[in-house]
Amino acid sequence: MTKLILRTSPASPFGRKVQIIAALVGLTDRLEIIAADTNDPADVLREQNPLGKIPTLVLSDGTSYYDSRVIVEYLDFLAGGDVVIPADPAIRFRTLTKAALADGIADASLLQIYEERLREPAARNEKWLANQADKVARGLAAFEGAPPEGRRDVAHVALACALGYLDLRFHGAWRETRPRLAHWLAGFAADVPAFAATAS
Ligand SMILES: N[C@@H](CCC(=O)N[C@@H](CS)C(=O)NCC(=O)O)C(=O)O
Repeated sequence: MTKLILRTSPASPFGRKVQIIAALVGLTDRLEIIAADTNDPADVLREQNPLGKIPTLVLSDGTSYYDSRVIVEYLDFLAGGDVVIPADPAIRFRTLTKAALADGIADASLLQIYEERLREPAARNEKWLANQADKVARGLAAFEGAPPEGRRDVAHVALACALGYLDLRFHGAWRETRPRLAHWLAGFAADVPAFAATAS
């Protein structure tokens, strides 16, 4: 079996999502992780993905697949389909929407970190930062009211990775007001060893 190269970095919630999905669909052995530096213009990543973003999956013929949603869909397809993305349309699109909400929490969290890291303090836009924080808060509130249930799918994995990123970069402050989600994440971590295995 040919290897699939995954360009990612340890702290990426989206790269983590792809690695956990690979474990759930039984494809971990086919993934070769090659670290990417999104800040390095010389990294070949920018040839593999013009956006210069991770995760990017590179096939043996040089074809690249991105972003993480496409990679997850590809891994599910390689595994025969209907493994982490339900085939039944009645469930499929609700699941994909929940996964998009979880990814959105990670996106809005990441953007706050970029704003703080990359902008000079005087140039930071507090209103914009608050807007991103509100997206995270509303997303968490939605999941606190209805955490994903049933078979582990892409929505479960995306949410676990978003919460993991909040733990990593925001000191797990969400846990104080979201006890149901904290309990949900503990259950996910107990059931899915790849979650702990991909922690940074
Ligand atoms: N929607 C994308 C988001 C990927 C993303 O934002 N990746 C970040 C790292 S976690 C990145 O590559 N940042 C570098 C950049 O934006 O230049 C996905 O799901 O893969």
